[in-house]
Amino acid sequence: MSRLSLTNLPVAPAVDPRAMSIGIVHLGLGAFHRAHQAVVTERAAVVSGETRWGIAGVSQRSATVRDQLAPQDGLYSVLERGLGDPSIQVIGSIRDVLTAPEDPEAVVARIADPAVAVVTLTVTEKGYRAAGNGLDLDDPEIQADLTGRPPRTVVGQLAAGLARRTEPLTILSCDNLVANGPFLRKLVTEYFEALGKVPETFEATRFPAGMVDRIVPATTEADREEAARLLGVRDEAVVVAEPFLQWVIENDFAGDRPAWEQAGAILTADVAPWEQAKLRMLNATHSMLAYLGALRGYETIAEAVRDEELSGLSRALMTDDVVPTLTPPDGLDLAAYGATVLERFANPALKHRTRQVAMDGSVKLPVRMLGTVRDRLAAGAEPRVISLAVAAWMVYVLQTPDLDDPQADRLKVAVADASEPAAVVDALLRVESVFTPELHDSAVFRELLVEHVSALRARS
Ligand code: CS2
Repeated sequence: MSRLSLTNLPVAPAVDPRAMSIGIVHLGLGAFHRAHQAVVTERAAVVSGETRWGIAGVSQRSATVRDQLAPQDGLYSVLERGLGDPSIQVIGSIRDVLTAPEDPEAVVARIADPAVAVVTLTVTEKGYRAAGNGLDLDDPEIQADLTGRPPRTVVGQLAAGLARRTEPLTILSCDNLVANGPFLRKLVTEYFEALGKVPETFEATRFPAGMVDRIVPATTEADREEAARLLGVRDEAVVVAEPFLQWVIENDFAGDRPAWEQAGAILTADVAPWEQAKLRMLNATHSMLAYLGALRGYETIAEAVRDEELSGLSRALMTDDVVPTLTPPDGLDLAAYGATVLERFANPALKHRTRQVAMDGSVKLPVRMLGTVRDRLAAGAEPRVISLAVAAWMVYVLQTPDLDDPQADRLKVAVADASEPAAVVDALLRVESVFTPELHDSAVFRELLVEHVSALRARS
């Protein structure tokens, strides 16, 4: 079967890709970006008629994405799986694909290009190379970038690009982090400080915060076959997504930007309440279902949430522990939001694997769970269900031989000599990059964790 490309187009994208010039650089060209920002950006181009916001996508690791997209002229499709029949749409907003490890200089040149006004990022929690609230200056890759080699880290790429720019730039993080924009500004500032020089244009650089939401499981061969059946051509770069899509962006830009609000994004002065609701309700529950589900032998999140005990715990997590810590954004009913989250998780067509959501727990837990624990403890409450979620991660760390986590070695060493529940809890509570001193020192939290780890170990 022939391959999707500009000359082999069964379903034309909504804009003519040939007419689009590059105005955005995106770092982290994974499935999530292709199913989220690239889709909204294309829709904005259609509605506004603006053709200057094509995307140069940068793959941070392997050349796989480039090998999938380049022969297809950057085209790919989004296979939407909801409750009815799947639907498919070809997206044409990605106009160039770079592979950072092969050509780091080209990435810097793109960021420095005056035609580029916005850099967006989806590099996952670990891509920021942070330790606590700041840049990890002990990270060997950060150290190597600081010596002046063509940069390989995301912060190094941004700094090198900014140092060369003459026009102001907006850098928009689309990762699941607390206050992602200000956090990234801090990391880049610390990088410049370590270099000993801050470029003059840095002051004008904006780092708006953003909240992104769409469930995008890893693509499988079955998805590629289904896409080929629907399209009549082969698409090696197809991504799968649920119908739901949300993007809330802080309206703080240094210059021009795409008319994303005309394509369904919410531009607002304050993203924090949206972001907090999403991270603490959706992502925390997702992770709890992933750990408890994996421990019960469920392959997918949909199977886990169909287990009545686990769906009851998910509801209890949101109602008892999370909602009391939130101030909802205007117009968001938290009870209805929680119910929608569980309906989305139950989508049987998505096949989102528990193992995929379970990965990188050491960098996800602090963002999505531990703020809730801290707030509940500070309010004098006993955070029972969120502690179960943390305990499930602990047991998962203990019982998973090939743990997929940037700190896997450290976590495995920590629990190597621990088998009793209290010893496991104490060993992991001592990992400072995950637990702050106040959590490490909380007797209430420790006791809840020991109780839950004991119960989970007894089941397995
Ligand atoms: C998930 C998220 O893998 C994970 O950790 O919780 O990727 C989740 O699917 C998205 O944030 C949904 O917007």
